[in-house]
Amino acid sequence: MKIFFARLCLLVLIFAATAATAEDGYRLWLRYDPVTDEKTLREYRRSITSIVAPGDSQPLRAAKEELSTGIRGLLGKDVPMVEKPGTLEKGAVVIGTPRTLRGLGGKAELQQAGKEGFIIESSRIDDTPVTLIMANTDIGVLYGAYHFLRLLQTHSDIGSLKIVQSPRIQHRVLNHWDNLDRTVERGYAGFSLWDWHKLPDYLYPRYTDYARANASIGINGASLTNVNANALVLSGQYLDKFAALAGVFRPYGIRLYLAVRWSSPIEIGGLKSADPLDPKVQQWWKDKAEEIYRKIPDLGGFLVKANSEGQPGPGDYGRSHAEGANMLADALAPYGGLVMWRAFVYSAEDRTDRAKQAYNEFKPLDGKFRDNVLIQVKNGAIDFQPREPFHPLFGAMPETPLMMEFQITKEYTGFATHLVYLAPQYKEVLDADTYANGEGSQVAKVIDGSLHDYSHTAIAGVSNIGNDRNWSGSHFDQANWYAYGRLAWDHTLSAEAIADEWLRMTFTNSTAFVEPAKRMMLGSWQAAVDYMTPLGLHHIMGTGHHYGPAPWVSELSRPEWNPVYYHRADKQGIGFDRTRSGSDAVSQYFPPLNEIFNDPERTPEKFLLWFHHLPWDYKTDSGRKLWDELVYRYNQGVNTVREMQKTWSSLKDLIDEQRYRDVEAFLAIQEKEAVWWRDACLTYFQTFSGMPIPKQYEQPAHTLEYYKNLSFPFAPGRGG
Ligand code: GCW
Repeated sequence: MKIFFARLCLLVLIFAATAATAEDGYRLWLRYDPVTDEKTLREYRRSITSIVAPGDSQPLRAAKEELSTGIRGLLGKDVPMVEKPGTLEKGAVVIGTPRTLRGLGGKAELQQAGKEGFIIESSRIDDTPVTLIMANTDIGVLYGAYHFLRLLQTHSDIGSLKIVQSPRIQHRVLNHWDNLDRTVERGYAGFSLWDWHKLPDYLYPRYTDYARANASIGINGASLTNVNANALVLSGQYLDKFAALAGVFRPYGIRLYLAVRWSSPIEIGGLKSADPLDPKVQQWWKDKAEEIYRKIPDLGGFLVKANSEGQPGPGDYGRSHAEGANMLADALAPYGGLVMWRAFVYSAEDRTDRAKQAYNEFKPLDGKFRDNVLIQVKNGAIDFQPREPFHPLFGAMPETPLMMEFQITKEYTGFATHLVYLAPQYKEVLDADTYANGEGSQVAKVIDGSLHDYSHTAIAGVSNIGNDRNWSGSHFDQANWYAYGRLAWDHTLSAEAIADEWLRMTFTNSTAFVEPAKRMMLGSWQAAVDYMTPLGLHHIMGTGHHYGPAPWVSELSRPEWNPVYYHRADKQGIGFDRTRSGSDAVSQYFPPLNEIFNDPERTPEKFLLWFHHLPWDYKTDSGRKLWDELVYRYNQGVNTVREMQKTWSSLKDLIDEQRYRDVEAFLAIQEKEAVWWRDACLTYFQTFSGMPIPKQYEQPAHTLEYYKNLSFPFAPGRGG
């Protein structure tokens, strides 16, 4: 009996120990494990001896808690928290605003920090060396605290800091596509985080961790439910639930937005119409806004998908998007609320090239929107494809604030199991020159308002977060959430710098790990483009779920739902002719891009088949014929994944077993699916090209029929 008991104790102990060190990804990039480098640790212990943090607002309390948890973890010791500034000790980390730090002097640099920015300075107060984290607002202090922790987590030198930062975009929002039944449209990380049934009474601690993670990267807004919206969102019952969550997020500077359904006045208001020009409808929205702001006084505003993919909208009453958006804007204006109105529209009846429709619909409305309306434009005129040229609306609406909508969840880039780091994709688009005001008119300058002097600026990212223990469905997908937030804060950061800091914070500071892992991340997006949709191909994924290749699909009711609509392969060649003699989408771009894209010889090869239908023997930059280039690219994609696998196995001993194994297993899935993509697409396109896959390449293992017959009725991400 005794022996049994002793054994049991031992087992319990072992279990507890493993659980304590579980590397299941829950901690994201906020791990705060002890600094492993001796010299850095000694230095940090010398430079950080106490935290001096007067003031007691919610954000300041959050900053204090985060700093003391972080410093305790990183330095392996507690440092005293001083709430009242008295005599300062050497090594104090002093945090606050000019108001809370009265007597410690203001700083001229604060002017550059604005409402949300901060300064971090190695400074002297009364001759005592301290680190000063100061901001104009309490939220700014919180952001400064997170940045300081990031410096420690990445083992940066903190001896002579002089940092001034402020976000370049005002509203940095996450869009969740979560349904009220907790399924997530295009979600690959389990079910929704938001447990509506238990709200507003039970608040999971995880809600706070979500807010911490967002605040640590500067995200300051979130809409929590699907843009394919449910009218119940605006019911009194659900507003109470939203209000409870808003209360959790508020200390972290995160404001809620509500994804509203256009026809709510009918569905929950008992009205007969949702016509924006109907006074009863207008009154309904005004009353609703009053009710909402009573419950959530700092609501950011509404997010709206209208007259898009079957959603109701003002068009149902013959009204324009401007008339619709303005009606909502008027209801929100008294409370300072914004309307984020999506431009993702294309019509079932309109035979115009789908890529042209949003521009055609919205461009004429430039200047017709109220001041508190922003138009939310997707990354890509089609739909978040692995690679798209930037949306031609950017630059084309100088009188209307345009915001960018990136997709963080990987609907079209391999779901959760493919390692695809999206920062290079975001950067390619942000850095693209629209030429709207001549050279140097980058998309980023449109979004941050500097090109057209917008009064509101915003950016949205479609979240990849669910209730999986690791939040994002895979360890590396956390990097996409992280990168989105960092770029929303500062779009001039490089994809490489972001990967570097993320890897250090999430895994280890060992360069032997960081360098190869970073290279793997940086090449991963191009690999996915290559094994899925090289040379400008797009939208050839499986029907509905978008899982895997299905370029052969041609029988769906709406033409633009069929992959054949996009690749247009025939005996002559492949690609979508969007030149002046084709759909003329090129003319939506400013000169010289309209000319460049009109000419296959000048079109960047990455967009070749986006803009041109070219013969199979068209000579590409490499000298290879188009067909051979396609074969080459598909194989390149597969090869890169295999390289990634090799790199990853070489890193085995440098990180924990658990995450190593998880990533290894997912890479194996990615390799298998990259091969599937390559072979299915080439086998299919070959029926048109009639050309062989050169012998030096692996030959497809199956017939076209085999690939066509694969079916995945329960592939994730379809939503409710
Ligand atoms: O990318 C497509 C998705 C839909 C999504 C839509 C949109 C929320 O396949 O699931 O619906 O775009 O962005 O509105």
